Amino acid sequence: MKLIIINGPNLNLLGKREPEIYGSETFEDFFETLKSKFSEVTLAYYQSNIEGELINKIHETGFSYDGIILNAGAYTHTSIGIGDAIKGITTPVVEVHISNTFGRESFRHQSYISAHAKGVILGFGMQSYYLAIQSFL
Ligand code: CA2
Repeated sequence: MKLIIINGPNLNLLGKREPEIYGSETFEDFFETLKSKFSEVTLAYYQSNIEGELINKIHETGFSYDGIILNAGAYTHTSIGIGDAIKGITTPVVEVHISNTFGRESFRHQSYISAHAKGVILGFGMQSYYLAIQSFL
């Protein structure tokens, strides 16, 4: 089973700012934990702050991987391009969010990804990624 976690803008700041919302662990540290917990899974990780680079990575992995776990960050709420990219690939995508976006500002209630995703997991902190991996197993 080959899965990739794709993180969007500002998620490189995890563990460094706003710990009350996003926790105090860096994604790189958490990723090591995930790899050891799911040693049977080939797990890749990619992060970019640039919309087109995220779309390129979705195209690059979207016909050969068994699953994409996507936290598109703020692009979730704005990017028709990322939504279209998910629509155009064959690999199933699980949308994840660390925070419960429905408990936050109304502009975070809109997602251009959910309609094209296999499922959505949100609000469980970093464990949202853990649950997304489990959903593929
Ligand atoms: O809850 C999530 O996972 C989000 O995708 C995170 C995005 C936000 O725009 C979405 O509405 C919900 C923001 C990621 C920013 O992450 C930071 C982490 C630490 C410090 C500052 C930003």
